Amino acid sequence: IVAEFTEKVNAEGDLQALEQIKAAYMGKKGPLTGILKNLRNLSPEEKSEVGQAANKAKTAMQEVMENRRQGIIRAQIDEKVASEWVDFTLDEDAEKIGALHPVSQMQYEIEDIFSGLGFTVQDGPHCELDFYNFEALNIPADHPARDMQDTFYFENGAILRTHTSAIQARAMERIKPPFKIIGPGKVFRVERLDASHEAAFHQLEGMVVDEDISVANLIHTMKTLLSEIFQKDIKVRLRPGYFPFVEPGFELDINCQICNGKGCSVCKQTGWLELMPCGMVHPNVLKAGGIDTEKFTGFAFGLGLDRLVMMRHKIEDIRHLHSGDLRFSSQFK
Ligand code: FA5
Repeated sequence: IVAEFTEKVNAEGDLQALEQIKAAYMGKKGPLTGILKNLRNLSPEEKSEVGQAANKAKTAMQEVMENRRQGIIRAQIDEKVASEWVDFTLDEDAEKIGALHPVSQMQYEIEDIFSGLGFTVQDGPHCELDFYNFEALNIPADHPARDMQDTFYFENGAILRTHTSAIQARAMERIKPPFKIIGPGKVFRVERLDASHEAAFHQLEGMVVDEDISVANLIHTMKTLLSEIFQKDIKVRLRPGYFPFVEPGFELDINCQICNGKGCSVCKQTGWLELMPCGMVHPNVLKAGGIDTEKFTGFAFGLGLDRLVMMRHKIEDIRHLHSGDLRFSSQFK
């Protein structure tokens, strides 16, 4: 009985099945109990001999059983440890802790600056309707920006937004003036990629609508933002620029004092760096957003975040930013 029991027990790998074997051999109906029950029918000599043998067998079986049980439990623990093993002492892991991408760092920093100025942060979808990206922004049907060459179209006519100005178009439906908003996010364009052009990049839109808003407010806000970002007083200049959704529209340039005229090839030539298109919101845009143009005026701007990051860290090629190359991104912890 012991030999048979031992063989069965040792071949079993499951705790529950093990209990069943134990019950079959050592339980009330098992052969061992049968022998012990039968003792009273035997002669005194036989009783002693068989009794001793039966007890020895019982002890041996209990031992076999316990050993196997421990063996199975240990194997289960070993397996768990092997599959869920983590070495908390490994230094290398500490180095692999991630950090915010430099574009995210810049975005959150600017969000903080504007929050301090009373702006709220607005959002909108990447996959956008023609209406919010173009029509509500006074961009006519024949405008070149709508061209298949510049805009990613889905088969159903939806598009990937080409600028964060779509966020202001949506925001005007939700909130009523006076308001001060920013809208950061990813935008997409069919571009010929080069050192300063990506097909997916980041902008940060800003829009202020109130009574008596003028170009002076625009310039003051931009100067405040730039001196916060670069931590010094920055000279700016406005040149005329054309965007259908602003009138007048400007290109805001910053003085090359930020890179001492050395940081970029553009500065070497002109002493000014083109940074940010902006302007007074076109009345048609306000009207599309349901805003009373007799009472309210506004300004808006669209900041290219990736280019700003390039300027700050003197990065010569925009394609490094989203290359996913850890040798590059681990420099910005
Ligand atoms: C616009 O997208 C306008 N919506 C900005 C605007 C908003 C004007 C509100 C007036 C009022 P533009 O196409 O110039 O404008 O892009 C704005 C900024 O995005 C650029 O100055 C530049 O910094 C950045 N940018 C444009 N194209 C790319 C690109 N392919 N890769 C990286 N950055 C880009």
